[in-house]
Amino acid sequence: MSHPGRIVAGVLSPHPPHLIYASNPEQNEPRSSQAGAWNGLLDGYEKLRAELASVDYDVLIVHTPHWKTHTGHHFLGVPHFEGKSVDPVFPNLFRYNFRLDVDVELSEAIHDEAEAAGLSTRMMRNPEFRVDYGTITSCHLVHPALNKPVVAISSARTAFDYSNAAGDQEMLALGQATRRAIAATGRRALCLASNSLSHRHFTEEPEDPEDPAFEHAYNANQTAWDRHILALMRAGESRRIFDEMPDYTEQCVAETKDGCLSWLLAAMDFPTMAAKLHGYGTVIGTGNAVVSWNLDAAREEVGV
Ligand code: 2X7
Ligand code: FE2
Repeated sequence: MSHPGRIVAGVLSPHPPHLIYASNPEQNEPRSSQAGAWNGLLDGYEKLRAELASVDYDVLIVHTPHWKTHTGHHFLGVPHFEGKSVDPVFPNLFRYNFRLDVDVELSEAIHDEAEAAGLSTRMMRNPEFRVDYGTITSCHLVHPALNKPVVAISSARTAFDYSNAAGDQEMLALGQATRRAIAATGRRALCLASNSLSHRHFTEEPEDPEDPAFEHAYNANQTAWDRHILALMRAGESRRIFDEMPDYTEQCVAETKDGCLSWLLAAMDFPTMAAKLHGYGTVIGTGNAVVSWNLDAAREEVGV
């Protein structure tokens, strides 16, 4: 392979903590009934993991909506974190004992590239930092062994303070900086955009949160927009997704506002290959899709 430092694959890997809860891993304290409300998404993650079994990578880089930083883009900067991560909205579902290694050299390289591009940035050096549930959930569902280092990038507030378009322009610069840092450090990186798609959600839970009779999309507008974005992904139209992102975010109340998907598309340099949809499903009314762009497989196909 003639591309030593590269993104081997990009993944849209949503993080509803419900999916961890439903899997009953030993790290998570609450136990689920496994009544099956989210099986479509859990199957989607299983298919994704089967695909990634033949992809070699050194590091997972995740952009997460639930590490919210008011000034600029922050990067984990301590080699090892451990502790308990609790979802503030769903503490009944997610109280997860985590241990995470960080690729600090790569994290610093992305930070430096982003700073050189004029973005406001900061390394997070607090060893007691409680890693957010977006990072943990996406990494766990993509790679349950969690035995590879991670780089986590926070969600800055530009889209919230200014406009969706301004937020996406920053994610374009951050994605390009990420791409340059990966090439310069020679890493084979798996990049994860941790966001859900449509994000209107119910504000009450049934007695069993996993009751399939309760789970459905919040409304048809949400689903229609999600379908449109997924069709563009499968058609290889990632540049058009980026162009439509401000409207999608606004009209679909999408979690893309936090920038993860825009960052991923920019980091991958707007691939024209067809993305693979592994699964789509709702969680407490929100739309969630597990999608991969297997860039290494596409390179193999054209022999580069
Ligand atoms: O953070 C989330 C989410 N994005 C979607 C659904 C449910 C809970 O948490
Ligand atoms: Fe979320």
